[in-house]
Order: sequence, then C-alpha cells, then structure tokens
Amino acid sequence: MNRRSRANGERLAAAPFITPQARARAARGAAESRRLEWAGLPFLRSYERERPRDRARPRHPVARTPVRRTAAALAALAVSATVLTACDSFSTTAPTAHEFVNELAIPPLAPSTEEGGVRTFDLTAETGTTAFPGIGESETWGFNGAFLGPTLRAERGEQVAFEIDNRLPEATSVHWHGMHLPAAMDGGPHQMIEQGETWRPTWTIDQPAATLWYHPHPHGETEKHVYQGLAGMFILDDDASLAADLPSEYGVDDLPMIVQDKEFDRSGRLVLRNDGSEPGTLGDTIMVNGTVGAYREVTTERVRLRLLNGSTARTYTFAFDDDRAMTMVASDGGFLDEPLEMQDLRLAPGERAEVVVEFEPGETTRLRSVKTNLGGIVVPGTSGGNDEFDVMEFRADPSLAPSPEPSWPQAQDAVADELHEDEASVTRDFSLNTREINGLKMDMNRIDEVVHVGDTEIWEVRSTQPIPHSFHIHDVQFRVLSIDGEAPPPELAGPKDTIYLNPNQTYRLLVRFEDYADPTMPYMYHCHMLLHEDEGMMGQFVVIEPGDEAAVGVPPMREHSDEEEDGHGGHLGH
Ligand SMILES: [Cu+2]
Repeated sequence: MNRRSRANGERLAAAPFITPQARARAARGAAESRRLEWAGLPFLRSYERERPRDRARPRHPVARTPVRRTAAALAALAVSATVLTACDSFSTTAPTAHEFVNELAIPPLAPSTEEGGVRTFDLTAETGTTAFPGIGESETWGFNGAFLGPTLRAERGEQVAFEIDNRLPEATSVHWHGMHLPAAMDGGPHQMIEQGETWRPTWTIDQPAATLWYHPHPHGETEKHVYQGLAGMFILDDDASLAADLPSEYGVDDLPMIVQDKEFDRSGRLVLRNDGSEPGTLGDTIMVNGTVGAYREVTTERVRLRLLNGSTARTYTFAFDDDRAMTMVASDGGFLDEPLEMQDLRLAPGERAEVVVEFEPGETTRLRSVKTNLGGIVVPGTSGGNDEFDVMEFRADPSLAPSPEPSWPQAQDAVADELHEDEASVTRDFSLNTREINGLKMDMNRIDEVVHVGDTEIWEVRSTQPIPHSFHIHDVQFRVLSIDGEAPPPELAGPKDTIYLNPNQTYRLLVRFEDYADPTMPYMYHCHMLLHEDEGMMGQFVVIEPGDEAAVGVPPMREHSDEEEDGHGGHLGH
C-alpha cells in the first residue's frame, strides 16, 4: 500500500500577520527600518485565526471564536522581497545586551530510587518566585523548584517510572520529547494531569544515548506552560555513550544548556506577549538554564555542551565570537556517524545538539547566536532572523585538565536501530500552512493517520508558507533522506525528532514505528513553534496491529474539575 494524501499543498501562501504592537515596535526601531518601503501589499487577504487559548476550555468542543485578521493589519509591515534583501540588518526582535556576571546555573540531577529493576523519579509541577539578577523577581513555574526542572538521567534497558504531582493552578501534562514509548505514557494532550492529581507513567528505555527533554503539552496551552518555566533535560545513556571518549562529568565538563528567550515588564515580571507576532513570542532577554548574562568557568581542555533550544519561537544559529570550530557529536536522537567540525549551528525550538568545544588556558570567549537563515521567509527582521547577540561567556582557567579527542564506539544495538529506506512501504505527505496540516487544524477527536506497527515509512513534509515552521514527530527518531532531492547537510543526517522546515522545500523523513500498538491512544506530530502548535498546527496518529483498523478511535475526554473557572488559566504578568 502506498498512500498519498497530498492535500491542499499549494494553497496560496499566507502572509504573516503582524499586530499593532509589533508595528509600533518596528516604528520605534532602528533607522534601518526607515529604508523600508512600507508599501506593496503582496499578501492581501483576510485571515481567520483561531485562538484556542481564548476559548473557555481548549480541550472541549465549545464554540470557537475566530479572530479576523484583515488585510489592514498586514499592510503596514508588508514589504517587498527586493527591499528586504537590501536591508539585511533590520530587526524588531533584537535581544538586549547583558553583562556576563552571573554564574551559569546547572539544573541538578534528579534523584531516583531503584526497586525491583524500576528507577522511579518524583516530579512536582509547581509555582514559585524566581529572582533574575539585574531584572527583578517574577512568578514562574517549574518542576521540583520555581523555574525549569532537574535533569533526568537513565540508561538504555532500564525501566523508568514517575510520580508527577500537579500543584499548578491548572491542568498540565508532561511530554517526553524524543522518547520512544507507549502512546499512553507520551504525556501529550490526552494525558492531562488535573490540578492536585498525580500521573504515574512508566516504560522501558529502548533507544540510543541522547539528549532529550521534557515539557508540558496541554492542547492550546503549551506555549504558556513552557514559557513560564516548565522544561527540563532528559539524558539517556547506553553502552556507546558510557565508553565514549567525550567530556562526561555532568555539570563539570558536560554541561546542559537550555537556551531560552524571555521578556520582562518594567517591574521584572516575566511576560508572555501573545500579540500575534510571527512566529510567536521573541523575547529580548536571553537566558541559559534560567541564568541571564551567564558565564561559566572552564577547567578542562574540552567541554561538551548539550544545547537545547527551549524557546517557544526563536531559532538560533550558535557560533563562537572568535569563529572557533565546534565539534558536533550528536543531534536530537543521539550520536552522528562521526564527529563533525562546524562553525555555526542552527537550532529551531525543540531541537538539540551536543557539541564539544576546545579551550586554551586563560582565554575568554563567548557563545553567540548569529544571523539565522530562516530559509527564505518573508520579513526575517520580524522573526528573529537578523538578530545577532551573545548568549553566554566561557572563562578558561590558567591551567586546564586534559580531555580526550572526541570519539565513540558503535553501540551494541546500532545495527538493529538502523533505518532502511528500501523497507519503506508507505509514503505520507504533510503540508503545513497557516495553522493547518494537510488543510486541517488539530482536533482531539480525530485520528489523522493510522500506522501499522513494525512498518517503515517515508513522511514527506513541506511548509508552503513563507513563515517559520518546523516538524516534530512523537515516539520516533527519524532520518532525513533528502531535502528537495538533495542529501541533507551532515548536521541533519543523524537521528532527529524535530526539524526546521525551510519554506517550499520537501523534507523526506524515514521513520519506523517499531512497537507499542494502541488503536485508541494517539501520538502527535506538529509544528514546534509553540504558538503554532497551540493554534492547531498539529495532527494525531495511532500505531496499530494490521487488521485492527475497526478499533481505531480516540480516548474518551475527561471532565475538568475547574471547568467553570477562568479559561485563560491566569496568564503571567497580568
Ligand atoms: Cu509553525
């Protein structure tokens, strides 16, 4: 069976919608912007925008409140492509410069107990107050603390179990981004944890060593929950990673780096702007592990950085201020085939990379984000594409302990893990535009794709809209076969679960659905720009035993105890 559903593929490319606030920012902006001709309106159309967060409860089939965005809202910033290419430093989203005077926070490793071969972790999603030095104090959310969460760590073959308490003022969920696991344990929008309740997922780690992460995934509310601080790293080990010649002492020469951009009001409170700018909130304050203006002392010749773009919308291009090479060793789902020397590395929200960086005794250098090629989007200056800024500083000690040259053995399971294009039996097409995938917005009550367990498939994914989108598939790590018919660049050739989509290019992804058939519990695929995901750019697939088609369905919706409460759930900063 070779099923194709090339739906609505080439519908007209919608313009970005840009709000009065963003327009005002632009008007305040650099003299550069005056060179723009605020004229040509190539994208005149009205745009119906559904905002789940404005609905009473996003998980229920209630009346929808579309917001009509008219051409007038687009007019002010709609600029011709020719003018834009001539104006490559224009930005309305530039981060503020900070002094690097605060020591980088390292999320603690989460304690766990082991009993009967099961490693159990306790997580509590809670509210708290975080002091951001030089900015102020803000209400924030975190796991086992006020902001972000501890780093979870487990080894391939171990069974992990969690006790997750929700002490937030509203329901949430905890999704294990990048993890291969049963759909019922995935922590997507069907596994909500009500206020005051406990969720106890468990599964056996069965995938290569990798830097994964965890974050909430409540439908329509993911941007807010992640932005307020609910995110943490999940490091997996295996025989290859444990035997590797790589910096591996957590918090010493092996550093988690959760990079995020935030915005604060005058009194220092975290604010999620939600003004409708594309591709979502682009904050002017950069933090790593919650530290603004972070520095880190280096004590070894090489340091491994586990970079996670934990931002809701901003795509970074990481590079060092002196253009030194980074050795990339792993992408989202684990090791590359071999070490890869790079000078810059683009990471979209949700993507990870492990890089090893060399230092000379006594030197100081900064990790930056440089101008980001967003792949021919309209108005990169309002999407963060033109921003260049320092992320954090590294200060090397006068003498550095030796570190080995990066290398790693092949894992025992490497051959079994390998994906084979010639085994692909199904090709599916996914076209992303506005807030839809294949012409449809997310519906919790609709299964979009039915996959047979054991099958290898090719997913052909394409954004047909010149604004930033990406694609994330739950449960699996895929391989990029080609991008517009060309072999992927080496940094995209390793195991991946999230990929930025240059507009109007076709990404052929090779993916295998090895186990965990469950006809009534879907996994998600979606854009990982969290605003887009919240507003419906998501679909659901189930993995079933062949012949089990008649059993396919969605889990029954649960009633919510806070049904009658304020549907906004209390946005921060208001
Ligand atoms: Cu998107």
